[in-house]
Amino acid sequence: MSLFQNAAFFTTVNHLKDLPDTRAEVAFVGRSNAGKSSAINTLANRTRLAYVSKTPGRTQHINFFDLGQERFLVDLPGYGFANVPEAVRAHWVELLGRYLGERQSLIGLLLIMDARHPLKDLDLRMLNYIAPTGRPVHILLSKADKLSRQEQTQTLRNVKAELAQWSNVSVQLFSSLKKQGMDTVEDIVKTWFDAEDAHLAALMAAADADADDAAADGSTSAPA
Ligand SMILES: Nc1nc2c(ncn2[C@@H]2O[C@H](COP(=O)(O)OP(=O)(O)O)[C@@H](O)[C@H]2O)c(=O)[nH]1
Ligand SMILES: [Mg+2]
Repeated sequence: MSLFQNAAFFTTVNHLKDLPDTRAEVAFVGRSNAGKSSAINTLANRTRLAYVSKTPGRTQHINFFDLGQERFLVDLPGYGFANVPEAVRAHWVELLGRYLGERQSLIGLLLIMDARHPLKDLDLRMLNYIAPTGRPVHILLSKADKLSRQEQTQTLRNVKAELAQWSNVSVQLFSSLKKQGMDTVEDIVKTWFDAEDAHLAALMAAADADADDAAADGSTSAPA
């Protein structure tokens, strides 16, 4: 069954202290209007799961979607829209920055960029901020249907060349309208979640082994 098939709205958060406890989550980031909400809806095969707005910058909250198995998708506030009051802008800069910097259960990011305008200033700032943390970033060049086949190939090649400096950043073409590239996104996100499961299982096994050792020598285990 598809990873995203049973995605259900979980909660909306406007303050970091309200973030839910999750085991593992993958977040969507990108400029406002890049096609983030459309991508979530398309991947989940739903029409209005994430609100698709024609008004840039309407979604300034963090929205959580439950995938089951304690896995979540997170729709982060879009960046780069004009005409917002300074207080609102300051609030989401802080919210976004701290979420990305501090969120333990964040295992990977999907960065959505309009294929016609990739790697804008704010996208590069996002990459420069997140790539050095070692977290995987997968870029969707969205609205690919707006480009000819030839333009798609050329854009993908150019963006790949720009990203060659980062080993944890990958990129693909994507279109919500044409449902182009869905399988690739799903394969990659599933790899991230499965790797996290394996990582947690290994930690649990190590903790169990420690406990067994402690029981065997009759000592109480002291924290390392
Ligand atoms: N042609 C085309 N338009 C799209 C696609 N994805 C999104 N859009 C349009 O781009 C606009 C912004 O999309 P939205 O998903 O709300 O962007 P968000 O602000 O990043 O969440 C809307 O008018 C969408 O209909 C796509 O794959 N192809
Ligand atoms: Mg949106």
